[in-house]
Amino acid sequence: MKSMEKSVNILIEKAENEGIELAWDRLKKQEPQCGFGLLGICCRICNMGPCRINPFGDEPKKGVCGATADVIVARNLGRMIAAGAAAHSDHGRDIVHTLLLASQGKARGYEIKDEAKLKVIAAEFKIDTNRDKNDVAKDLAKGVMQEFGMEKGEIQFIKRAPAKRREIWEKLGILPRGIDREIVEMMHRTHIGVDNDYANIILHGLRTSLSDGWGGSMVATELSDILFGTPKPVKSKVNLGVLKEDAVNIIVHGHEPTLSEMIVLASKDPDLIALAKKNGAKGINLSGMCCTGNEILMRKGVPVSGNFLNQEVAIITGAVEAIIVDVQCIMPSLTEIAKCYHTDIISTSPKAKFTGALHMEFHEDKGEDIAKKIVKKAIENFPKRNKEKVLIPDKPVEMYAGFSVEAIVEALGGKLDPLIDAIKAGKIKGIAAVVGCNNPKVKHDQSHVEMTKKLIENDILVLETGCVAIAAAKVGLLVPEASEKAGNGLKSVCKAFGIPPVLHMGSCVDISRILVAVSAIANALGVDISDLPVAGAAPEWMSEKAVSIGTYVIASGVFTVLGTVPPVLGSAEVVDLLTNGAEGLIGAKFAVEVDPIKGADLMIDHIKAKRKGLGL
Ligand code: BF8
Repeated sequence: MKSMEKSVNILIEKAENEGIELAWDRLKKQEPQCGFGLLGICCRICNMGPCRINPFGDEPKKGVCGATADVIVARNLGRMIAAGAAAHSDHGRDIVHTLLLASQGKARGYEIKDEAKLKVIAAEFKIDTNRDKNDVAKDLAKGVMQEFGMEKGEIQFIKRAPAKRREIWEKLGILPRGIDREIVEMMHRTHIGVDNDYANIILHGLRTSLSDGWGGSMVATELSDILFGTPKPVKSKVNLGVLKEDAVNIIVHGHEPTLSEMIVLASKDPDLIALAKKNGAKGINLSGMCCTGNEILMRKGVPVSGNFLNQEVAIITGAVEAIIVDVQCIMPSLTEIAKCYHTDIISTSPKAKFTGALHMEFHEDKGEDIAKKIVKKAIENFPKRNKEKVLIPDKPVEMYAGFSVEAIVEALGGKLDPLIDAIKAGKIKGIAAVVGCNNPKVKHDQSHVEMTKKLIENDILVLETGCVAIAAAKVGLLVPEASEKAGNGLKSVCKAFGIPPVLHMGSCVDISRILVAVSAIANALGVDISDLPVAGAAPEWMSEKAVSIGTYVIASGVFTVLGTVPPVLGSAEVVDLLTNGAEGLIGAKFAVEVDPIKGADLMIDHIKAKRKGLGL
């Protein structure tokens, strides 16, 4: 079985019968995958190459320029971090741009939904908040925009980290100066003949990733909350069973809430609902996929049809009129698969076009109108659906999401103290942040689910984002009743506050919420983040964004387990630095463990050791 989800396996079989190729088939065709690539020792950085290093110690031991395996591995990793940080941060930039347009009245449909949060963030930026909210928002947007190209000083949100953490960063010279600056500098350093010291490249990798976690991602989260509202606990449904046989099924897939929020509005438009009925459907049924799905789930309770490996099989249901996409994690294969059905793949971003897709470009200044046109297009597709090809082999599962830091504090009665007290008393042994993607190298969702279950059984509160949170939701772990599966201590806390043992904190940029939460706990205890009984994991990661995330999580002092092997094994030095030496530098390190139960054990042992360190 390729997936933990029964319906996915059924749809994989349907695809096979229809001669449609999916990610699992393409992975098979790639096998055996390139050994040099897997080890990170092929270099395509200049045209003297491509070069590769013999991993067995024989010749060639160096690239044409003289780069060793250490330099090549570090450069490749550095570029992965830069690409991941760029993706998150460019998403953040788009949100800032939308906030600016909204504050100027140039983006109909968008408005400031959380004025209280606007004031809190504006005050951090030393902006006078005793003014009209749009004036405050305008100054905030302009101030935050400067963070991207800033050349001097340090990014604003980094000041939220505990003092001890900032001292470490300062001592190592890795305080991020500007969001774009660190990314550009990484591209410069990894050009042929610039930074030729593997450790120096990795150090800048830490800095680049920090400009993502405490910069671009945090900007995306905080400003999205201002624009669209700070999430509160919300009930919803998940899995491909959220698709309806008798409705126009529209899936929004990608990452940015700017588009998906407008599609949510358009899907509720009475004229469009009437049009759907005129076309023979009972209504419009919107669901989300991947992180844009998480964005509208968190704030609007829109059902989630799936995570990364659900995207292709969603088309195989034959019941999807349109998949509307913006940026990131959208497989280029979708347009090819869609040809076998009536499904339209509608691309919307000038940054992300797909051969074979229908391109309906989205611009915030006309967001509402464009969203309506897109939804109308999907509706007009409904009569083309071939009912004989429809198969929705599942019933949706109930879930709760919406656990922003603010919502967690509220659920705990207005302060973090009950959580801290529960940790001190040992009812909750610690906190685990389990995040990241799907990867067809791993049985779909299995590592996420097994690791999460093992952690909660051991009284560890699990915070999740991205595709992991969707995986946990599908097996019913995101409801308060799931506390029955937790250890007695965690169960008692969940019952007292009516929360699930696994909290959905949002999309991948919302891992910044986890940084805020652990900083608040560290500050309350007067310690560094690295002193806390906290661990991270990315059990099925695959994207460059995940590489940036893992790096800023360890740079922030959190031990992190990777469940798929990063392409670094070609350099013993780099491996040693990441899995050993980093501890002495930043108080945290990576571990690689493909078995999710053993990975959870590593996290549990780490949490126990940290509790001991705190005298708990
Ligand atoms: O940003 S977890 S597969 S959807 S990269 Fe992509 Fe990975 Fe999913 Fe969201 Ni994150």
